[in-house]
Amino acid sequence: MIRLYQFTTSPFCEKVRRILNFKSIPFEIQEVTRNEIDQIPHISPRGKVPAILDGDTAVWDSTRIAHYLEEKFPAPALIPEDPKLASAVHIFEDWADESLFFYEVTMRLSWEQNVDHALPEFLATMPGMPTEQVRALLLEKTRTRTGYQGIGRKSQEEVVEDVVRHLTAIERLVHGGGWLVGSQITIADIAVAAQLGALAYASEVKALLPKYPGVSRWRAAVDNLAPA
Ligand SMILES: N[C@@H](CCC(=O)N[C@@H](CS)C(=O)NCC(=O)O)C(=O)O
Repeated sequence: MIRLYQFTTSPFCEKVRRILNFKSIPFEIQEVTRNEIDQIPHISPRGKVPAILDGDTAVWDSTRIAHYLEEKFPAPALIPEDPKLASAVHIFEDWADESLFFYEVTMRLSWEQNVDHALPEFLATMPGMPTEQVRALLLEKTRTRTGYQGIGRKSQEEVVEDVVRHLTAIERLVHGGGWLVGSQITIADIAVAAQLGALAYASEVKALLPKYPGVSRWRAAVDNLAPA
């Protein structure tokens, strides 16, 4: 059986769980702590989760895992056969993983008013560390990280403006009951929904979501076919 090495808090791990569930692939979860992640180099050579172990085959990185699973379990498909649609899916997945992710890290973990909401789940990944220390570590590390990346240098107002643009774009794309790309659910929907789930921890995003009924309907449809 496939074993998924994960942090519950990670949207990339959520993305992989959703793919496995959509394809009805049996799997077991191995929750790892932040300390343990460096002790599994044979499974996660870059010290990141998600990683999977399928028999003797280890695969890390959610996109690499998605492609591995698509090849091994092609039905039901999550990558369209049509090359143009497959390209659009690829670009959405990369946007979710490499752009939306940094919005969720910035808003959920580096803003004082939101970090406490996410804290209990993070405490579980750093057993034995006092709450205040985990809180301070999250704020400090994520501020440094998102500062280098760039989103962390924006004011909170500027970040919220960006998120409004992102939500508006998704709303327009899924308007009328559709998916992000083509006429079927794809990895694009799963990758974007996983990052939005983490973004929704932020009070500012929670307050915005009711203004986007198409996004809510689409998220429920993703949850229904590909539960987390
Ligand atoms: N591109 C990777 C990103 C994975 C990633 O950044 N995982 C984070 C958790 S959200 C992690 O393992 N962090 C531990 C670390 O960087 O030490 C993917 O898609 O799987």
